[in-house]
Amino acid sequence: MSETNPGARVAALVGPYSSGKTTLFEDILFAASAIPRRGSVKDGTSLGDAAPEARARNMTTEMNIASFDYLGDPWTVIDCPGSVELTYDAQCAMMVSDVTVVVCDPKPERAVTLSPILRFLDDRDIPHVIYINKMDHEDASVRATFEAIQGVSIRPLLLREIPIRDDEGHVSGMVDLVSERAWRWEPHKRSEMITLPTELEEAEGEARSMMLESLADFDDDLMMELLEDVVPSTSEVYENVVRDLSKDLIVPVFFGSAENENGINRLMKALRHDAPGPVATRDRLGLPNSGKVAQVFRTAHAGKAGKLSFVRVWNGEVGDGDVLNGDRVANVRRHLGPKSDLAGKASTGAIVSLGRMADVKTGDLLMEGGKETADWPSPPAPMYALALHTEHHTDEVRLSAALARLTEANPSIVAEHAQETGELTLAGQGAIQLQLGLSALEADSGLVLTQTTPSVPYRETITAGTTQKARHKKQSGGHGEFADVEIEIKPLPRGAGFVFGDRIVGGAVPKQYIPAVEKGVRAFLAKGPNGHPIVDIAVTLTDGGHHNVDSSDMAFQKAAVKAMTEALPRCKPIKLEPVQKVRLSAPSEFTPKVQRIVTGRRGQLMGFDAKPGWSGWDEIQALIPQVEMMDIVTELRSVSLGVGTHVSAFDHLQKV
Ligand SMILES: Nc1nc2c(ncn2[C@@H]2O[C@H](COP(=O)(O)OP(=O)(O)OP(=O)(O)O)[C@@H](O)[C@H]2O)c(=O)[nH]1
Ligand SMILES: [Mg+2]
Repeated sequence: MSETNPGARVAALVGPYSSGKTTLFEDILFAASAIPRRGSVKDGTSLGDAAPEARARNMTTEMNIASFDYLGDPWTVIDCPGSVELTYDAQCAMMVSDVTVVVCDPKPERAVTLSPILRFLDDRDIPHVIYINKMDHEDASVRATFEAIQGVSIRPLLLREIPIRDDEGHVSGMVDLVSERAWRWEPHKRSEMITLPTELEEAEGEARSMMLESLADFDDDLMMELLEDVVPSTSEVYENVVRDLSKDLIVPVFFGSAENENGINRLMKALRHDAPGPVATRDRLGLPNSGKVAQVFRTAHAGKAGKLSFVRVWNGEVGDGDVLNGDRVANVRRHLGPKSDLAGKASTGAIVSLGRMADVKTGDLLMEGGKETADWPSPPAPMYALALHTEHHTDEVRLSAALARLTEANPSIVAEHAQETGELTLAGQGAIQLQLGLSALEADSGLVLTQTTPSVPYRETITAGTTQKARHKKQSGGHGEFADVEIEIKPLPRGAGFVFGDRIVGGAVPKQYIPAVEKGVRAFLAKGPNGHPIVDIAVTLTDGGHHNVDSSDMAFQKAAVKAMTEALPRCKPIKLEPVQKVRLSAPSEFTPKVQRIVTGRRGQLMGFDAKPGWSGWDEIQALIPQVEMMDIVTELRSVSLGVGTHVSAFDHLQKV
């Protein structure tokens, strides 16, 4: 543990889908001797992604968390899912990290896929570095990728190393620009230090000057030295990097090949040297610094083991028997991927899970004295939904308990009983997330669930008015039933709803029965000729008749229903569909394609603007029928390298 950084440190691995995070995670664990053998994601032998769903889908479906020692320092690395549908997991991990490693492909055209992550990190001043992976690819270019990423990063990037290429142009090593040392790579071998190739000297000098100039932007002394042509000492350069990284002023850039285990120790040593520790991070986050303080960043439900709350300890020592936020701490566990050990206690900086903390949820700050709140990102708004159905009605109780656990573990999934359609809906970020949710629900509840596209809450209305008389009369045994009504029906403008009135004079319909007429009309309007509620309609009771003995509320309700039933066909009913007001966001280069999606879905473009605070992004406003919104996110992602998003809300009803 370094003296300037007491306490275990945490690095989150984030980045676009399939950029090699879990492979890098495996490499790091192997380099730290935390695992005896290096497994691979491809063969299904990696420590990470051990969950059956992850193996089956060949992707990370939940955070992989491993605590270990690297060169004598305690570390926890959190490998996050890259899927855009599981971003919230990555956000929660970044929140508790001292440093985040953004892993990406060496493809300039894909740099834009980093912008949501970089935006999140920059908005919150979270120290981060970039690791350009897959440098074993033929056409991998550090320079072009670096420049493209700079285009989407608010913070200036700092190229920390440059590649050495062999005769065929493949990257075969690197030069560290601070120490000016060169290393030769070989797949799955320790890098060998070599002398700086003479033909690289010039390029190295230029790259180093660029790095120093970037650092000098934040340090006047260094700036003076550069202006006076004084070569700054290596230690001074290191100090600058450490300081600027911890303040998120600069973003150091490394590269390597996780597949070949190249550039792994370089990255880890840089993190070890440069990354801030838990005390600095706690202060950056403005969290309390006395007593026991921990924070939940992940909640899981692990079958028999019950609820697990993964926490980072921000202050003091947290151990079995402590009472935090009213819950007694038990089963403090330290994790290495799917394995875990009882640890009993955990000190500042550590990441552990706590068992069965009934009343705490992701984002909560845990303290002895009760509850304090901390800033925590809200889950992204749902963009995709499905309706869930159980085999039997009686299964719903069991399902609702499982749903509560699912949404507790996945705050970006929302389960709702849609009032209008009566359906149980599951809404989230996309089809993959919800399929994962569905599998978890089935495993948890033991129920077989079926899914459908959620129903659209259509409406009906009328386009013509009329008047109608109706009599309800029945003579049975004792009391008869009698009610006579005359109603006037008129269409109302969109959004007006239902208006009921009466123009009864002389007690033709006694006052006490008028509400029964309204009740009958309302009952009828709940389900129009096409099965949907009728809206934007005025019904006025204009006349009627009654019988002293046989009239009743029920009789007037029935008469009202009869009048409505007979009148409605003459009112020329039509079907109405809900239209959503939608804001779609995507990098500007994709704006024309996004606009085509809107028009292709019967949408009306209302205009577009630069997305506030997102350089290079547009926000497109549109009105789109709700039925067309069901799977729009899939198409939106397919034209925007996966990063397009939308938010929508009901706007109005329109004729189908
Ligand atoms: N050529 C090459 N392939 C790599 C490298 N690193 C990872 N891969 C491959 O890329 C694929 C995805 O690797 P993962 O490590 O699962 O990527 P990930 O970023 O964890 O993916 P998600 O968690 O699903 O976002 C696998 O087939 C890896 O073998 C690399 O350095 N070079
Ligand atoms: Mg992964």
